[in-house]
Amino acid sequence: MAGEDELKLLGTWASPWVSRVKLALHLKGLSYEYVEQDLDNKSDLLLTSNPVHKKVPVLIHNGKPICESVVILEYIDEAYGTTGPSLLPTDPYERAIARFWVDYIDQKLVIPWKVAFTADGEEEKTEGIKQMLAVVQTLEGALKECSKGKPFFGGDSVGYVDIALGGLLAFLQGTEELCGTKPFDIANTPLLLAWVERFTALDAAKVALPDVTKLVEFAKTKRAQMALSIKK
Ligand SMILES: N[C@@H](CCC(=O)N[C@@H](CS)C(=O)NCC(=O)O)C(=O)O
Repeated sequence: MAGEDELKLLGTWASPWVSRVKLALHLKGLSYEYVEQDLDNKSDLLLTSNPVHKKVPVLIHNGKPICESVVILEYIDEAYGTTGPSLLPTDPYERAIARFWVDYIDQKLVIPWKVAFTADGEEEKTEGIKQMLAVVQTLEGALKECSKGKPFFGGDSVGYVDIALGGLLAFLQGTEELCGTKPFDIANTPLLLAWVERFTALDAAKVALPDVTKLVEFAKTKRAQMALSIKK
């Protein structure tokens, strides 16, 4: 597929969903053009490429747009099956399990995180944190089950679940400062804690993930702007 192939990624630097796609492209060793988008002033290219959701990431492969981070990850794996490592397992049952956990991350982890981040009152915040920590605890079990004692959810190498969770990592690392609690700790999630160390040491992570300090400042500013616009 190399040669005449053209890959363009529409994204914003702080988006965890965009980070997922960057991670996959880097892990596969694919070169691409990255086009930063202004979400307050969406480009015609973004609006015509993702007319339904009008969101990033969008991967444009030889002029054809693909939307939604997990759809893009699977597309990359299928379209570039022979390039770089496989992201999804080859065994159908293990593929199903990997898809289950990615869906779990998107359905269950993100919502309580947002509640803890944006909550007005202490009660709502405490509930968001409680739910987020319960989900992280379940993911600790998922890592044990999927990795079978190896370094990653994908086993010896980074796979679909690693990328899906890894894309969120800069936000998760900023959680203590943004939400007042650590999602990972040695007592409750020793496997995930070690996984974070390994994941952030990867070259792909160094290139694809935003700087945590910069992200925390950005998120705090966004939160303050949101609070102001609600009060108006
Ligand atoms: N489920 C989507 C989420 C994408 C998403 O929420 N993108 C945000 C940036 S972090 C966006 O483009 N927001 C623009 C908007 O809501 O108008 C995915 O996984 O790709």
